[in-house]
Amino acid sequence: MDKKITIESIEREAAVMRRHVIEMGYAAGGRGAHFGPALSSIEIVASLFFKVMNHNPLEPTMTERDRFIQSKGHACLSYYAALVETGYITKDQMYTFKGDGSFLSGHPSRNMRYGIEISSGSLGNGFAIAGGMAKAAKIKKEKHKVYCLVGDGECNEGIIWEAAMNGAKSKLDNLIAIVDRNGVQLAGKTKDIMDVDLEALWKAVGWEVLIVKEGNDTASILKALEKMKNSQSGKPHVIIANTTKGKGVSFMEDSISWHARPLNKEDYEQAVSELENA
Ligand SMILES: Cc1ncc(C[n+]2csc(CCOP(=O)(O)OP(=O)(O)O)c2C)c(N)n1
Repeated sequence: MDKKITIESIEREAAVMRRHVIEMGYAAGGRGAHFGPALSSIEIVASLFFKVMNHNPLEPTMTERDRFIQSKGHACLSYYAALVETGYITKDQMYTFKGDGSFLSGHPSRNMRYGIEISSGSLGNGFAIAGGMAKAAKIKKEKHKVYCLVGDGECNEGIIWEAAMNGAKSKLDNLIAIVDRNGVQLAGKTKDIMDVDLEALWKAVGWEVLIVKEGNDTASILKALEKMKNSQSGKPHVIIANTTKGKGVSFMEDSISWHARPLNKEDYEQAVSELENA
């Protein structure tokens, strides 16, 4: 993408992406959508797609593209919103989200034509696949990076640590994981379900760790991503980004009940009004 893009322009894209999340989720009607998990990850995904990653919507399968893997696949609306704004998906297609026959399903379904690298949604699996892709790139001596978005609740999955250990053993310094630490899972607060020291765990399995105190601040997350992209540590990298679940819509923020559900007309109108006046 255009490397002259500024923090302010990414913030503007992030605002548009938040609106797309609400539009797509509302279009899904009674089928509902994962609003909170998508809204917490907007600045991370926007920074990747608008600045950090080398990719081209006109050539979605080019070998040298950086890969984006959304392991927390239930948050697909932030991914789809980025694909709309970068030109992989049209606005008309966007409104088919979760519709019968649509390729925009409730969890990403591999579709290289539209920039969807893998099917994901079974927590942990995407991260393991990202590790395999990074290892394949090493074997083939390809220079691209693999960026993988993981949830903090998702870090409770055993497969995460199996793949993380392998990443360190294989010296996958082309792999950059970003943990969207919003503190809320499907049925409770992450600390109430499994209170673990994520920083210590990632370090223990041999990864380079960076904490971002405010992961919904574009300048902060962008700085961390650029730092890890250029790191010479020789280790795989993880950014643990503190975010707010449901960020940007007051009644969705930090809320367990907005993990996933349908959006009614009244709530839709309030969400749109808040985003328009932000
Ligand atoms: C293997 C597996 N178990 C359970 C689920 C159901 N599930 C979907 S989202 C979710 C919570 C994920 O929490 P977190 O990783 O913190 O992501 P967030 O929603 O906060 O972004 C769960 C348990 C799943 N998708 N896959």
